[in-house]
Amino acid sequence: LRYLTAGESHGQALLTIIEGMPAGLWLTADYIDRQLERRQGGYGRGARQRIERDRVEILSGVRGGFTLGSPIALKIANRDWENWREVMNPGLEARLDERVITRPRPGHADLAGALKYAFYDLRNVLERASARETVARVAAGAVARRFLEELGITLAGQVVQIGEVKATPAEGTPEEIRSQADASPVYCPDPQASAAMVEAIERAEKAGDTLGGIFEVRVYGVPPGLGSYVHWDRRLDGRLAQALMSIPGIKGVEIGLGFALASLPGSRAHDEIFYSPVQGYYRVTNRAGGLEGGVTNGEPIVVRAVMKPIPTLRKPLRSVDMFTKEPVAAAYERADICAVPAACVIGEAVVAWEIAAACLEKFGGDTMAELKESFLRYKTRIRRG
Ligand code: EPS
Repeated sequence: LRYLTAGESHGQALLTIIEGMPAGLWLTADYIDRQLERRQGGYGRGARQRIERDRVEILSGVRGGFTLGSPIALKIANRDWENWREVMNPGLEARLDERVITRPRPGHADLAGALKYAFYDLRNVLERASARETVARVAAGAVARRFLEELGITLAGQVVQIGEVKATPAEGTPEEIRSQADASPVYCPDPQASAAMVEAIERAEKAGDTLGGIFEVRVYGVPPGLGSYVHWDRRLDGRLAQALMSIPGIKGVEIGLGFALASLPGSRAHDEIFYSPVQGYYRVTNRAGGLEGGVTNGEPIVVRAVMKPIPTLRKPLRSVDMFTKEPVAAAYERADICAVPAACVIGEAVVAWEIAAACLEKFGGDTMAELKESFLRYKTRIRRG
């Protein structure tokens, strides 16, 4: 299972091509749109989200609501393209002398990207480095999520920190966590923390500043045995970390107790093993976050990621003009104040993708029916021990 994305932030559209999805998966544009809508939400977003209304167009790979096994091509148009046609035009008529940016923002890809690709206009970097690209990833993740639902595997994401406001993570079923998170303007199920997060974002906005935070994604119903310890690049924890780390702005990832494990003795850091004929093997704690040796152990997967504050600041940091080499204030264009809620939705998407890919590796099949059969056979064997 693999996917590619293409598209610039103010270009015509974002594109996703998915290859390797079995035939016979029920998939509609509405289902993908629901995730695209969630990604656009969250208190603290900027004016761009008032322009866009992300909707997917399924161009190929699906017929009459079912996947065909052929590559699935998805397109999400940028409404803002209307305002950027002349500047972003792929043809010779592009107005390359307009909206040129030469003052790199500290923390953005601007400077490193311009040096790497020998660009004098930072727009050439930021158009692709922009988190707008995550629209295409959320679309891919929605397909993976639909696939996982067929196996009874569900996801729930929640924001657990924005700035200095920390929430108590919600426990309970994935449906409960999801509905509580979706009821909060910052996707945080803890009502007090949610209100304090909104206030913190308002304060940051007034101060011309931005805020980062932490989100958590849990995956329920995962069978033991996804991923493998036999080779470094088959370890599922490593793949999840790569997927999460590749979301723009993410600076740290942890699994289970993560960094807190540094201060715990071994006697309180692991999950003791029990067995019952009904449940099979089980644990009463989940400090490992569902992964041991790079392999799922049957407990829910729990991952967290930290997002740095948005680097585009109304009160800009010091920088250097790449044309004059003079000290200047970094460039400012409209931007988000806080995108942690959106990042949470993107986190769910990339985690769903990795779990779906691991399921396909283990259970295979050209059709959903084949895959489910092999999945159920495996689950029966696992239960017997
Ligand atoms: C982004 C800058 C802003 C954000 C954008 C990410 O875009 P614009 O410059 O058009 O206002 O809104 O995120 C999105 C467009 C999105 O849909 O998430 C950046 O520089 O990364």
